[in-house]
Amino acid sequence: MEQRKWWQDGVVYQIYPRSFCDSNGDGYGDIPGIISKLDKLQDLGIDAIWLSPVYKSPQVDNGYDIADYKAIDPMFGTMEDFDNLLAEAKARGIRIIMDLVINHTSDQHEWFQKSRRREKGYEDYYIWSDKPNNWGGFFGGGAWDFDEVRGQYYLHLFAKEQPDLNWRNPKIMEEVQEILRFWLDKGVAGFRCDVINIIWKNDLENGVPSPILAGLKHYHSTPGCHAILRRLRRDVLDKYDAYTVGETVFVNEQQGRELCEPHRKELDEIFSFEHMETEQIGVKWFKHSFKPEKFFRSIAKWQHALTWNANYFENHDQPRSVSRFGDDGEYHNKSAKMLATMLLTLKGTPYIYEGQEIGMTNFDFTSMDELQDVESHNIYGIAKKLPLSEAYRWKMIKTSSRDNARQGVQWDSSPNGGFTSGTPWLAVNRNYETINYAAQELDPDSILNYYKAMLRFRRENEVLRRGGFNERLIKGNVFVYEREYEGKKLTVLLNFSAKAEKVPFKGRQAFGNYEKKEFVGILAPWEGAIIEEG
Ligand code: ISL
Repeated sequence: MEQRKWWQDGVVYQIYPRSFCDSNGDGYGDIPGIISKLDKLQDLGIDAIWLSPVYKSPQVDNGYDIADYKAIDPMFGTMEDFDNLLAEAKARGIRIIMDLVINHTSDQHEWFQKSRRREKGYEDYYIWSDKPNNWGGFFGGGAWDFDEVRGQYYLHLFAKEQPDLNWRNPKIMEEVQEILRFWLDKGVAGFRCDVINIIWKNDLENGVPSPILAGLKHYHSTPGCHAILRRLRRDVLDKYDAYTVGETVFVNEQQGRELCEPHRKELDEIFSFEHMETEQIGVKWFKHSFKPEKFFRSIAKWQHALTWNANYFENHDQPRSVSRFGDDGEYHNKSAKMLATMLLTLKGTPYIYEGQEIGMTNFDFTSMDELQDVESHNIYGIAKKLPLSEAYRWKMIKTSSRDNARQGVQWDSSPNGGFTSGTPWLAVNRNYETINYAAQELDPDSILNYYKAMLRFRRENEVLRRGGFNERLIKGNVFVYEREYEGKKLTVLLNFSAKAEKVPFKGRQAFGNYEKKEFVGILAPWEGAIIEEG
């Protein structure tokens, strides 16, 4: 039997460094800031940190535009700080997972600078063409821009400052392998692979015209991408027993399986998106209506689809889960705990996003001037050209903007939530006086203490870590499922509403966000309960 891997029992915590903790008062979170909070993360009970990009970058897309893969951006600190982080984390039993962005680089990367000048050896590092095709970009608008220096167009599926690498050039494979080895030699545990299922372009033909992402079929989950993943794993990753989780956009179950089923020897896990898009009708920005039942069905389907799931309700690209799936008003505490109960009892590796463990909410900005996200500004610009009311445009941004999850972590009730002593790069949410880490540490009934207890319960419970998944009831706002391991069973009951719900299940309560010994068949508002039936 294959040996069990750490990530099959572990829990990962995502840090978005610029928003986590600022140690030097410049308004941006940094690596020494992360180090200063490691004791808290250890106490929370996590096993690994996924670090969003800390590499040298002009920060057009907050670090997802990399100018040097082997250097730390001065905004975050130095390589020495990084090495310290690795050592300090290790001393606390915490692994570090790096973000690997290899679909594109920054236009400031020396490869691009050389390529645009047609320097020998670098001519084909990017995707150049005399004639752009009709593909659309992920941040809205077209996917090609003209470069004056080279006199040709280049492909960029994201911002125009993020040119796509040309994986047909074998040099790119060599360069990336060297980058992987550089970080693995330092001792990182693996990589979260950014938009990994779109890195290989089958061809550059026009796509079927579409208002969003025309051309997707020409580069989505291609055989070329599978071949790259297998190579990276065989040549490098397996030699270090490294872990990979792929951010795989728009995958269906079959595509998901092909990317991460163990025998494929490609990725270990994937982040699928379907459950995060269940409230979208057409384009997500145009309507926000959350139907729990659709969400539950999607989760259940994916629990069955894959041998091992990477479970998440939040990240740096998504609105806050308590505002989106829960209730960030009257039932803030209960609904955040209910969501924690779900996240930590599904089959797979749970991912907690910074601030989720204290129930941080969506932003409270009142105008576009307060937002920074390049995607939000692009989309707002496009929406301005459409016949929509201003109120509608704003609602669209408010419900979808990635800045919802990018406000500074609320550490205490001091100015700016203790995130920075200076001026934060993005305003901290005004609710920091009521929602913050320090207050929740002291309150036995807090969301934070619930996370801690729940993580302990999970760690001590083989059924939750190893068991199979089976849905028992999906109806309206209620989701009931069972986990089973070697004959032992736990049933998880969740109520996604403020209305009490009757359910045909009873038993001894093992854990839950309402204190009780017996569960008698009624779910209270936003209740999450784990029971042994009988
Ligand atoms: O966030 C999105 C919608 O709000 C997605 O379209 C997102 O752009 C997509 O999931 C890819 O995300 C990743 O790559 C981007 C980067 O901006 C994101 O932060 C990253 O998670 C480009 O590198």
